[in-house]
Amino acid sequence: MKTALITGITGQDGAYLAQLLLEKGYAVHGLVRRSSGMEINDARLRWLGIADAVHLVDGDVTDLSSLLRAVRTARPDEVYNLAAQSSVMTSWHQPLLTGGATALGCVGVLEAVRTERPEARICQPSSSEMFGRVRESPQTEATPFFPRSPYAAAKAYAHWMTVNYRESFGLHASSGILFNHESPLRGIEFVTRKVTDGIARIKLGLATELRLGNIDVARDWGHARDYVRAMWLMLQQEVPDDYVIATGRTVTVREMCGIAFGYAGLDMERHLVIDAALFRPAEAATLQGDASKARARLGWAPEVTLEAMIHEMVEADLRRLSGDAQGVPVRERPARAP
Ligand code: NDP
Ligand code: GDR
Repeated sequence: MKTALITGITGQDGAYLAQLLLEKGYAVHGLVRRSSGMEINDARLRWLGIADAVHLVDGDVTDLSSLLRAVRTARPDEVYNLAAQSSVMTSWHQPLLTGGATALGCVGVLEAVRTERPEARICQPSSSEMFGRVRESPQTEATPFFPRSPYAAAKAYAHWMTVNYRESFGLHASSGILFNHESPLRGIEFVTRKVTDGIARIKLGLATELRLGNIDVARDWGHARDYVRAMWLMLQQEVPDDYVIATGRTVTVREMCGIAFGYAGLDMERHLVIDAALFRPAEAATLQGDASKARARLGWAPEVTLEAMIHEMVEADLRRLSGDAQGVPVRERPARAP
């Protein structure tokens, strides 16, 4: 039986990855950080029915001692460093925290593995946001980075440190340059989930409008389940490497909204409000990934279409807001809607 350690196990990807690894027979350990609430934020794990099947170890990626202890306790064959301050908008408001968790947290994980378990394989989730002001389209592993937010700059640092530890210390460390991926378990502050939650509210008579920022930006959206499968495949290769993981299909936020409104049978023009306060200081205008390398080397291809994913998300939000116990378990509203 193989053992995996997942930082960020309580997030969207952490939950789906834990489920995938449990299905494959892994023992799964997850790092969880303390909050003042008594309960661990394991709602996503509970929703997937796996909360009791994973071993949780307390720690924080900004605290090296806790990472060393987690690696010593779990003795993992594979480490997936999914923990991060992952919101681009929040990163302008909390740049130091973002640098601490998203950039230096990665180095902590690399150091813990290097000193305690150098034979373990590591997956670092890098981000398409690193391409920022894109230098070419579509983006490949060879496309230069131009990060345009504190989050993207932090991810670029973590990306190069992962490469650096692979080259300097021979660690089996791979990085997935992941384009946006979503699901019913997506945090409500991200645009797809904000849209599907907002549409479900309008449909049920709980709201009349949906406020968004810049809807002319375009993203390459896939389903989180497909992306965690790619992370696992990366660590099954003899040689560590970096891979772009993307669908290759790019649509604007406006078009994505059209799919969701259309599915719910609502008139988008009646309900959608553009709010200048939600525009970002800087944007990656259009991102489109070329995952040819992952297709060729990993045999990976996305299985879920954008339409199927958005429909699944609208359905899940309708169920949740209708009081169905099986509805998606994330909090009602972010404190401030990015
Ligand atoms: P989420 O925001 O859903 O999850 C982030 C996780 O990190 C949560 O479990 C959170 O814990 C944990 N975390 C945050 N800070 C710390 C800390 N200091 N110490 C320990 N744990 C911490 O992100 P996703 O699941 O969407 O993404 C997973 C990873 O992939 C992230 O690194 C993200 O940046 C990256 N990525 C994601 C993409 C996407 O489209 N989803 C695309 C490209 C990269 P808690 O529950 O306590 O908040
Ligand atoms: P992103 O995801 O910043 O790409 O980061 P998000 O869903 O937040 O934004 C996507 C695009 O939608 C535009 N947008 C809005 N976004 C939000 N959140 N709220 C709005 O009201 C709104 N209106 C328009 C944004 O401007 C942006 O262009 C996600 C995270 O998961 C990162 O961790 C990850 O690295 C990248 O995806 C790839």
